[in-house]
Amino acid sequence: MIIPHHMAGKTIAILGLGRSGLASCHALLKAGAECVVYDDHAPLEAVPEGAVARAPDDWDWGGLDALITSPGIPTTYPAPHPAIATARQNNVPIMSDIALAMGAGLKAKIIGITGTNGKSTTTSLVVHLLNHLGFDAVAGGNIGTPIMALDNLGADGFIVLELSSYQLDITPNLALDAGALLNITPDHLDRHGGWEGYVASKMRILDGLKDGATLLIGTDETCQAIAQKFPEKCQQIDPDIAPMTHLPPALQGAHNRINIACAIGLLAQCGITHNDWHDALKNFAGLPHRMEWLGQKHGIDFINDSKATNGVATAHALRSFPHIYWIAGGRMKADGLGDALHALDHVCRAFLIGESMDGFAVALEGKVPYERSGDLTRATQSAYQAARDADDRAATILLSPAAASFDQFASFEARGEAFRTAFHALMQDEPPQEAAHV
Ligand code: UMA
Repeated sequence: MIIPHHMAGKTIAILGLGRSGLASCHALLKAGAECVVYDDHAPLEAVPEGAVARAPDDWDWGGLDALITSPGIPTTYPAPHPAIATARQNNVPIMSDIALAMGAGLKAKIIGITGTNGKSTTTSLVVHLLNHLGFDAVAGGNIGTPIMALDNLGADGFIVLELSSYQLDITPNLALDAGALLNITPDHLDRHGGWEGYVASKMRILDGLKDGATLLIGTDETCQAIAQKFPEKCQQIDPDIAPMTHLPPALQGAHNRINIACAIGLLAQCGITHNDWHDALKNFAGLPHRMEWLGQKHGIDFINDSKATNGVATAHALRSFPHIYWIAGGRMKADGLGDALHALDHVCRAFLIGESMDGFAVALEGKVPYERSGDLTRATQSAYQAARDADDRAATILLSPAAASFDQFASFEARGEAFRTAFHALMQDEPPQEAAHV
């Protein structure tokens, strides 16, 4: 845990008791701060012992030293949370848990990664590469573990942060030894008042670089426009530094070449170079539910890409494997299959599930053969049977839904776990393979 000793004796309000709010509260209490906490939805029993649960209307605004807000709580758009508005009226500093950690005088080197897509993979890859080379490194921030819950590593260690636009907006004291902005495509526009606001939030990472540090930046049009505006602070990610062979499934595809190049580039920014990255990369298992290799049966690979809830993410997966038996569907997004419709060249057959089944069937008509499987278990069995019938030894059974999970599952994680269960049921007469396929 990171203990914010600089807050000892101060009175801090915490808005939102999710992962980041709770971790901040525990750390502040340990540091000897007084905490008054509030959540619009969390029950009172979630309040850590020693903290005072009280609605913002009853806070002693004049006596507050800071307000730590959860990243999911709006500060500006579509409208500021009432407690945020009151904090502004009372000149109470508003900050994120990451800003709290930055104030604690961290000794480890800090690497920050933002962008619309690929942040989690790149963040975990940077940690994987550092660990492979024998460095202490931990991942936190938007990737799931709140920064305050991380080990406070010493000067030889690395804290690698995935940074969302929400977090960048409320972390004015970010101090990165190396940073990356992978790409920018429209996302969370309601929270940023539109596209320009979203881009402005992502650009805050530039202000978060320590003196002399450079931002590794992606190759899309928006990133390039930023690089042209701030040439002295930006360096384009060079995809050519990424090895192209012997990559594990989790790092397949052109988009992952950028993620790999970015990770290697970030290490170089920290003075760490290496002659041959093949060994380090081939053992990268990736993150659950993101092009995750589950195993193989009769030479057929099973890939769980349940996290792909829109057409852009699914298009990346569809371009990454040669012969695909594709399981798709769920709660349809506004643009339907979107970009995935332009990435069907490797699809042998589609197996449709969920609410979007009919809509996706219409979109795929005449483009690829498909069948209405209904649910994930049936789709997995049918896809496997189709690949076996075709005696297709280069086949991949790919769950990459291009749709949200909420019609049939509680979350994309639950959907991915259901796919894992269906795969293991198929494996019952044959033990799963342990080692990652390379
Ligand atoms: N809440 C209120 N009032 C509101 C809104 C929310 O009281 O108006 C409360 C909720 O009841 C909840 C609490 O605020 O109890 C916090 O919820 P939260 O989801 O904002 O925060 P955390 O659980 O602390 O999770 C946050 C990040 N969540 C968001 O940014 C929405 C997590 O990123 C992050 O992993 C975690 O901190 C640890 O650092 C998740 C995310 O969805 C993965 N990020 C977005 C994305 O990737 O697209 C940006």
